[in-house]
Amino acid sequence: MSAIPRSKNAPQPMTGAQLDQLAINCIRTLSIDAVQQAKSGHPGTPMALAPLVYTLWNRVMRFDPQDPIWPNRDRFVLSNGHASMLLWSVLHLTGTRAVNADYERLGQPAVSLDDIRRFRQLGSKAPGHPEYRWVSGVEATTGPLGQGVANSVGMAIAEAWLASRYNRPDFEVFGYDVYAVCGDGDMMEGVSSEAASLAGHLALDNLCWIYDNNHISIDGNTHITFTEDIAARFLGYGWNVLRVGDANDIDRIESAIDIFHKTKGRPTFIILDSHIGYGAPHKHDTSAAHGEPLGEDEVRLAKRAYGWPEDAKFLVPDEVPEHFAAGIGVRGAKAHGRWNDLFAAYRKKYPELATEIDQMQRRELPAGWDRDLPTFPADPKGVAGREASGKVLNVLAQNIPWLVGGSADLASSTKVALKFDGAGDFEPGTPGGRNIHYGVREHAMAAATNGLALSKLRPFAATFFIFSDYARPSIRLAAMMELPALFIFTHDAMGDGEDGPTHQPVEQLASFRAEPGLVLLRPCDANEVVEAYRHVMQLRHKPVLLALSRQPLPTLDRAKYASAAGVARGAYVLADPPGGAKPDVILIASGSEVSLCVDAHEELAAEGIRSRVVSMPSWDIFEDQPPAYRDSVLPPDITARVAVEQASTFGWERYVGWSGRVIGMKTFGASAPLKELQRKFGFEPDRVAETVRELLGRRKAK
Ligand SMILES: Cc1ncc(C[n+]2csc(CCOP(=O)(O)OP(=O)(O)O)c2C)c(N)n1
Ligand SMILES: [Mg+2]
Repeated sequence: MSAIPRSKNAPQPMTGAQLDQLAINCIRTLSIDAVQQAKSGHPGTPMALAPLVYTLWNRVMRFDPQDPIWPNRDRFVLSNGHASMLLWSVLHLTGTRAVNADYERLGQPAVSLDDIRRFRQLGSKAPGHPEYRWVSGVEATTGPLGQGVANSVGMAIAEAWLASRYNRPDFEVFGYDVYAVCGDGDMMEGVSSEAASLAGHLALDNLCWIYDNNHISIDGNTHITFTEDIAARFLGYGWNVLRVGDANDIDRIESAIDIFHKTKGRPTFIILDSHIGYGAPHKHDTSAAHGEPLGEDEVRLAKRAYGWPEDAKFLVPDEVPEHFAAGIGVRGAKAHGRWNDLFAAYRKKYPELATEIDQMQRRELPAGWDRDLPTFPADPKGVAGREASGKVLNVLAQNIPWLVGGSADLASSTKVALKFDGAGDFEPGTPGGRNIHYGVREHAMAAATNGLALSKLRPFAATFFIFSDYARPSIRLAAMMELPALFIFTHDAMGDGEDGPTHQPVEQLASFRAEPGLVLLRPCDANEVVEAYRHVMQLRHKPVLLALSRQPLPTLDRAKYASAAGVARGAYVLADPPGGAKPDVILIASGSEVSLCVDAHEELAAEGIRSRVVSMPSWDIFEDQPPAYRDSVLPPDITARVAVEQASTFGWERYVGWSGRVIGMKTFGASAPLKELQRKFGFEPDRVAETVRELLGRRKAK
């Protein structure tokens, strides 16, 4: 394995094989040095997988380091994100350029050697785990094991969809592959099973996972935890399963990837046998190589084993970047150049399609994206939130061709099916379909949704609000990655009464409200649903959670009460006492509880109690408003306040204060018809009115 770095003036040029080895050892030693310097990190896996990453990047991938967001590039996802030094090394050695949040290409490197020297330090472009949007060239934020591979399924769906919609005879505008590297942890996490099952069903032959079969995780050898026949498992999913018995054999790795390229009709799973900590004599094949620095002595011994100067630190021999430039650099530039020519001709021939691709890349909406959005007439019987949502979504999807999505086997209940002519289903053989059937796989659905958004589609995903718990880790990552993904959750409270406490969300609203960057809206009637969509579709860098009712909600008379356009401010005054009189009390509610506050408001008015009703579909949007607006909705001097929400009371003190009242849930609910539940748990106008009287110390008028 030795390859001695050569100075520029040495007489003998290196052979190709020596250059390969030099580049591989450079990835290894950069990783080792960075972890040692940071006094934290994961050296062992980069030492083992350097040959794989080298092969993929320098021999296989169509990726242009000068433009890491070129739309037709191959995607590389490092699902075992703890091995981030692999990515930082290869981004540095390939000279990958930085891009900013507006998708402008910048001059500076995505990851400099100085960043690597400052691995895991504040501000470094070489953080602990891969972070999308922070470091150019990172395709997905990874770290929570299993997420990256599940994202890659969404990316593969996206590629198939893009190719189907945009490619034309002689114009293969989209035709890229998606590679995900993963380890034992990824394979043990349930989300990878859901995602692999889905990918096999969908026959995604543009998808290749490479599994680092090193038999080691943190607690030691995996014979204590993970002894299944993983090849049989993936064969069972319908994947093409290959094995490379030696992670150092780059020719075999390349041949396996070649087989992937030739395999049609199924994804490929490559089992790569490797040795964690390869080259470190005392740590090789042990969990000690996983997550701590090797130690100065072991670092020297490993470098000696690689034939590397033992005292050199962060050494990058000139030949290494040159070798990458001659490999991925030349191949990527050529592929990208050919694509640019192709796309210029495509733009002439298919200008509308080219414009769509441009807009999608910049996360813009097409002209007329909100035309024909419905307005719902006042109606005391009303419309269910999910019903209104389905109508709006079907209009939007006709206006925005790249709005795609689906549900976890609940399309008919969540009403997200796209039913217009030509919408179609995304299935093997019909990759242009707009409806994705995720099956009962909420976690993979959410992770794949992130993969679709990372591919610049505008995705939605739906299930019952209670099952958001099964999707939560991916929603959190959507927020972290600032992806405009739309999570549509119906049955947002006790509306499905008889299903009982297992199906009645309680703490979900409070917990998602606590998530930074996630925009949560719980609209109170059909027109608020319309306004919620109108607002959130314009957000380019934020995921959205819509909590929608199962049951019909009265459509408020907007001639009598304020316009639903107030949704865009998060909360607004819906009803006030007549004649501009100052309210005695403020009632605040979201979703299904708003109309019962309106009823209570009318009841109280008849008794001479002046109340204001504030519809508050979104805390986060409201809190982004200027203080003057917030004070106009919730005047600080009106301290008698009641909040009503069919959910945990947690957090409402911030709006009602300690002297206010919250009508909410303290238990998990119960199984009974909705009306009975509303009575039992106090979600009735009379109870709201009674609480107000108590608060104001008034007696009920006879
Ligand atoms: C969801 C999740 N659980 C736990 C962890 C903590 N963790 C990081 S790496 C790791 C061990 C993973 O083993 P493996 O994937 O085999 O990695 P290797 O040591 O072989 O690189 C664990 C438990 C995590 N990152 N994500
Ligand atoms: Mg392992």
